[in-house]
Amino acid sequence: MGTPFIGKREYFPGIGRIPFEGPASDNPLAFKHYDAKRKIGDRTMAEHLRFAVCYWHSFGNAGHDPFGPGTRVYPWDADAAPLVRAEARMDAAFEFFTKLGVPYYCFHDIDMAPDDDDVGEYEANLRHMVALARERQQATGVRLLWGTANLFSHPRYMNGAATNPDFAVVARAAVQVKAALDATVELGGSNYVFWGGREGYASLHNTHMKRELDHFARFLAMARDYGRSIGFEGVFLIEPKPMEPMKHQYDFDAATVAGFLHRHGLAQDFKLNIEANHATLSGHTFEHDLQVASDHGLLGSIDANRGNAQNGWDTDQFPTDLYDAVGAMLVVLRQGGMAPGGLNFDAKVRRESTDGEDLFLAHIGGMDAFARGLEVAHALLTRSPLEKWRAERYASFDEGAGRDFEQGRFSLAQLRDFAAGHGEPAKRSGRQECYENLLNQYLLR
Ligand code: XUL
Ligand code: CO
Repeated sequence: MGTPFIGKREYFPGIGRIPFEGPASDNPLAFKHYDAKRKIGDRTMAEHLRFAVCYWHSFGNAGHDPFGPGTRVYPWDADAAPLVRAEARMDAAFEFFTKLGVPYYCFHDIDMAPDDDDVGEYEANLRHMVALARERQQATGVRLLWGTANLFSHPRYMNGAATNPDFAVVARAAVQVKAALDATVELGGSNYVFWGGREGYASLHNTHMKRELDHFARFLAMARDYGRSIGFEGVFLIEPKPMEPMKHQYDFDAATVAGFLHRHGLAQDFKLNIEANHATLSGHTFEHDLQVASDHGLLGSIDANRGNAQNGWDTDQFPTDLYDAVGAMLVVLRQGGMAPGGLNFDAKVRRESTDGEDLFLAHIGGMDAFARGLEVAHALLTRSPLEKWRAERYASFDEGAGRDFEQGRFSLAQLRDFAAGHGEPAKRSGRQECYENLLNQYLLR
């Protein structure tokens, strides 16, 4: 207890700053593994993990689903006036960030400020809330991991935003992206995200896909140029997702977006924000899409959550799966970290979880899972035989003919001659089970 709240009232009474109590603790409101200042290798856990809380699921989503309204009553949503509600929501948000002890947060323009069809009103609302957010950031030390514009909720975007077949809608999307970029720069954001929720199609019969994708690339280049012109030095991030809400979304997965960025000359400024549940929705594992992004030099940031193994939906559950966390942190550590990106909990508590405390418990679980994932991945990479085993598997390319092949000194005919002179290759086991056992061994230590 005893953490001062910075707003007009306290929204999470009875909950103080979440302490680290270690693995032996049974206190639900304490970290068991996340010890922000503890060093893992050359960095602290906080520096490795760069946790962020998302504004939308945590303070906006009251639990509604397609079959019913929200189940939670938020005290910050009580006032009739939208701007007063937005201010109260911001107080609740910064109280939560501070009590949880996360260094970052993320927001969409219209989860922070009231939307308005009138361009001037919309911009004024956002400017008002950004000024308040700036004060709150200064008072608490909490920083902005990324900002973004919601180009998918308003009905005007039903056929897409930057890829809309109507130029008037494409231009209207620019209003929000410009304002959200202004806000991100004003708040010192490290990254700016594009998730193309409606950038896709429902039917190819009425869709000129190539034209829409060319428009998308042009729009992104304009956003990049504007961002750079107002002093944004951070990373632009595209967040892949294959579907939901559209039948088919253009930013399908990491491989698709990497190809798109290279084809349109955007790979210098744009990287990827990989979301676990989006990767599984596209038929991959979380680890797969992280690895693909990383291999392209494009892994910029992570939206941490998890789907549901039975139905495959985008359920946005909090990430508690330790295998996922270890797998993700192996990719992150192997590429030397993800700064200026971070690990944003794009996750929501279940509709049946109706207490303010549930929001803390959910984040504590996610943070502990990734802290443990970090510890185990670091141990696997530095103390276990994992890297040696992997290297040995490819040793035939480290010298002699294999190295010549890698360096491009073989033609196909010469490869044939090599094979003809060396007989049937010996069988070499992939030893998958041995690797799986090693992972469990380190996870249980
Ligand atoms: C939707 C999603 C978004 C983005 C930001 O599935 O993940 O919340 O992270 O627009
Ligand atoms: Co996301």
